[in-house]
Amino acid sequence: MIILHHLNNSRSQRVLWLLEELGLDYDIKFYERDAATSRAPAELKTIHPLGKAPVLTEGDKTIAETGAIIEYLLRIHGGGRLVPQPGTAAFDDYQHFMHFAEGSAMLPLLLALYTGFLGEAATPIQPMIIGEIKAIFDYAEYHLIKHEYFAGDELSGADIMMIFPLEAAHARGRLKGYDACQDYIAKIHKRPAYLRALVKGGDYAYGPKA
Ligand SMILES: N[C@@H](CCC(=O)N[C@@H](CS)C(=O)NCC(=O)O)C(=O)O
Repeated sequence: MIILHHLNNSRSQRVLWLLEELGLDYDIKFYERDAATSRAPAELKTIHPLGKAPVLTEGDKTIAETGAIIEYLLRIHGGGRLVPQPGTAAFDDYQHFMHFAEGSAMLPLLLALYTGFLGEAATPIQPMIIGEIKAIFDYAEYHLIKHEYFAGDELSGADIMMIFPLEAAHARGRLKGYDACQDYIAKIHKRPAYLRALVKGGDYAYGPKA
């Protein structure tokens, strides 16, 4: 049985979305962030030493890192769905955005979050972080003006990865003026599988507002 170890308001929401897109059977084990620190409970470290979400278990396999989980689910259970044909431009974009989401897009957002705890001490580094955030979403906007999805004209695993940095930026008001990014988020938020995942996962601060 597939078990998703799911932390509220976290990247594991996008794995739930994928599980729903694929129509797989799965269980959810819920974990709650600490109300004061927002950190995951220590219990998650008993599932995987990093103690982060998402983690997916199936039989004797334990997989951490969203990208690895998504690639695992598509490879083992996808039956060719949500992966463009290798050798196409869409496949190159698929691999690019699959890695870009965590490897590039999340970094300046996390820097903004962490340096936010420093107050004025962070002032000298803020312009650089803001510039990096702008570069990331200028790039996403440029892509989405020309393409329906991140890997060609159909939904793929790359979209499952990219929705989280977009949602996180949007929730903090960082997508003002990025119309293609906002339209893309609104389009994803209407997908039946996305909405089913929201019901399964419980409160999600970055989801569609009622
Ligand atoms: N690159 C990892 C990041 C995992 C990660 O940082 N998860 C966050 C939730 S969005 C987490 O578990 N935070 C709680 C904590 O670090 O205590 C992935 O994509 O899975």
